[in-house]
Parts: sequence; C-alpha cells; structure tokens
Amino acid sequence: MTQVSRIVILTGAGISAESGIDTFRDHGGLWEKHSIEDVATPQGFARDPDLVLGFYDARRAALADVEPNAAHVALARLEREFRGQFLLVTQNVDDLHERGGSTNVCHMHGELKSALCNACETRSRWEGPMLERPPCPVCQAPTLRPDVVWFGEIPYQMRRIEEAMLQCDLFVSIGTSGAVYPAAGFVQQAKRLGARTLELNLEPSEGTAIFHEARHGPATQVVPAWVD
Ligand code: BV8
Repeated sequence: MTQVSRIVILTGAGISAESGIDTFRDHGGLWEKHSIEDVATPQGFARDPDLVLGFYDARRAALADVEPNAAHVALARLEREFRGQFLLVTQNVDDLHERGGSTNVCHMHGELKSALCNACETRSRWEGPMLERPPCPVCQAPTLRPDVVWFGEIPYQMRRIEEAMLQCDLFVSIGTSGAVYPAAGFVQQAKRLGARTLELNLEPSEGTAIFHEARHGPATQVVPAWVD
C-alpha cells in the first residue's frame, strides 16, 4: 500500500454474507424470495406499501442478530492506519461497517436504520418497524418510508463519490456482483482515469475481466489478507 495515496473501496452484499445477511443474487438470496419490482421500486411501494414496509422491517430487525465480520474490521483498521485519502462506499444498507469500526461510510443506496418522510422529506435515524405507520419524528405525519434507494431512484452522495473516483489511484471492489448501476460502472471509470483496480470477491463477478487484479475467496479471508 506504500505507493498508493488515494483509495476508493466499494462494497456490496458479499462482505456481509459471512455475518449471516442474505445477499441478493446468490442461491437463496433476497431477490429469489421477493421480486425486485414488488419490494425495491417506488411503484412497488405505491402498489403495496405494507409488503414493502414489512420487507424492510424484517431486514432492519435482523440486524440485531448479526455481528460485523473480519472483513468489516479489516477495512476499519485500514481507514485508521492509511495515511492517504480513503473513501469507503457501500451499496449495503446494513450497519456492519459502522459496527466494525468504520467512521466515514458513504451509503450510496441508503440505510435500514434511517427513515425518510414522504411529507416533510426529512431523514431521521430509525430503529423500529414502520408497518404500523409511526409518526415522523419531525412533522408527526404517518408517512415514513425506508430511507433506501430503490431501482429508478437516484443514489445518494454521487457527487462525493465522483470526486473521489476522479482522484483515486486504487479502486477496490469487495463482495459485489457488478449487476447494479451506477456502482457497477465505477471500475471502468477508475481504470479509464488511470487507477489500479482490484476485485476481492467469493467468485468472479460480472465485470471481473475489467479489473487489473482479482483475488477470489470468502471476504473474511481475502480482505484481511489484502489489508495486511
Ligand atoms: C439509477 C436498495 C439514475 C436497498 C438497491 C446504467 C446506468 C445507470 C442506471 C442503470 C443502468 N442500467 C440499468 C440501470 C437502472 C438500475 C440498474 O442498475 N438495474 C440493474 C438491475 C440492471 N439502477 C438504478 O435504478 C439505480 N439508480 O441508476 O438512477 C442515476 C444514475 C447515476 C446518477 C444519477 C442518477 C439505483 C440502484 C439501487 C437499487 N437499490 N438496493 C436494498 O434493498 O438493499 S440495489 C441492491 O443490489 C443492493 O443495494 C445491493 O447492494 C446491490 C448490488 O448487489 P450486490 O451488493 O452486488 O449483491 P449481489 O447479491 O448481487 O452479489 C453479491 C456478491 O457477493 C456476489 O458476487 C457473490 O459472489 C459475492 N459473495 C457472496 N458471498 C461472499 C461474497 N464475496 C465475498 N465473500 C463472501 N462470503
């Protein structure tokens, strides 16, 4: 890591898999049990808000039963010890990076522990269920929705991510299938701008051939080994 001065890391569901959180597209994954259109689009929420609120209430509640794993902890150590610029971007909506010790996490797809109010459009930290239509902490209206980015919605903090991508000299993709944009396009952008690109994943992702280097195996093994 000595010759690198600006790192951008992108994580996906695979980094949380060994903590016991289902990924989306692996066998038995979330998208096998639920249709994306029904639970992860604004149209699905409009059609059946109880189904969507229940889907996210269950995932939010499940966070209490899981712990960060060695991959989350290794990235937090890297953030503390690396002397250059460091940005951790995650597609994940769980809180395991923070609970593993990361302090500056960019949740581009939002967070389970955040609520967005459709009435006053404010975001609040949120722990409990939404199915019973609790009042918004700010305007008291019963109009909370999960503060996650659904398909067709604009990811959060894209300007911050773009700025970091323009400057980075190392881009590392961890635990993501490369199936969802714009995150899946980051490696092309990094490579075009001259950065080194590394994939750490259980198996080759859709875009694995684009990376300069790929190391395959469980995140709890390949991530700490790379950080060391
Ligand atoms: C947008 C919500 C416009 C919360 C999610 C081209 C350009 C731009 C957009 C598009 C485009 N083409 C299509 C689109 C539209 C769409 C899209 O990408 N569709 C796909 C299906 C083709 N994109 C959008 O709608 C996005 N919005 O584009 O707005 C815009 C763009 C730019 C700037 C301004 C405006 C919004 C997308 C966000 C959707 N919301 N989540 C939630 O419920 O979680 S996406 C969902 O998929 C999750 O966030 C998840 O993180 C994400 C990606 O999945 P992965 O994390 O990769 O998980 P997956 O299961 O797929 O893979 C797991 C990987 O881990 C596997 O590779 C596996 O091998 C590995 N693994 C498993 N176990 C382990 C492991 N690795 C290591 N160790 C292990 N133990």
